[in-house]
Amino acid sequence: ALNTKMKKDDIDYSLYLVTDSTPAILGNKDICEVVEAALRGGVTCVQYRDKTSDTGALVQTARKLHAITQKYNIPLLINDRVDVALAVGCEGVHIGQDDLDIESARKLLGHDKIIGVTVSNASETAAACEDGADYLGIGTVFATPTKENTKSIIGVDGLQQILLQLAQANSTVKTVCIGGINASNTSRVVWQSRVPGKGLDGVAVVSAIMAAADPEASARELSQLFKAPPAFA
Ligand code: TZP
Ligand code: MG
Repeated sequence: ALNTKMKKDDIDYSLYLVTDSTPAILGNKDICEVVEAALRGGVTCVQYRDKTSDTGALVQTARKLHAITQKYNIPLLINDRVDVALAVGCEGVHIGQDDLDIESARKLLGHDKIIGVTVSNASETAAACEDGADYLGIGTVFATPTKENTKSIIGVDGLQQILLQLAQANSTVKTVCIGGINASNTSRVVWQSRVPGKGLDGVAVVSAIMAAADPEASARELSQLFKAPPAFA
């Protein structure tokens, strides 16, 4: 069940970790150990994304991750799978344009759970807001080996256009950007995407933390960069 201390509106999206279990990114490390290190370093939200495990393994790993995220009072979201989120009793889901539609997910999960949606253009953004998404994962900002078949690389300009659209609509939806974000480009992304009236709530990363030699240090660095991005000329 939703941790009563974890109210949906208070969730901090500033450093959003998306997991990856493939050897190319995780290597032979333990996913739970990497996630816990990342939480120590300041990750504020975790999405369990696993495109290869079967349902039984997904539920088992999600339960382990939830036990960890609960210690830190941080939400755990499940990529694609509303059924897994319900089985585990974690805080919500992240769904893409090809997954279960938002309205059906909302019926299954109820209003206390978090539903995040991937958007890459104006029409997807308008639809996700209309359908009641809690936050948007805006991307793909930069091409990334982590997700190779992305239809749309939108760049910082595309990210800024979506933030502008949300500002003009006076939207209160939360926003994170995703795709190729790392310690070298976070401050540029934050500064160059800036629009009056709609701030980016966070950055979402996979490899910058999951593939890092020291995930805790990487999380700490990214967290600081997002919260106080050095001026970018
Ligand atoms: N959605 C859009 S890009 C992406 C996802 C899940 C992968 C981002 O991975 P990385 O390693 O942070 O570039
Ligand atoms: Mg999906």
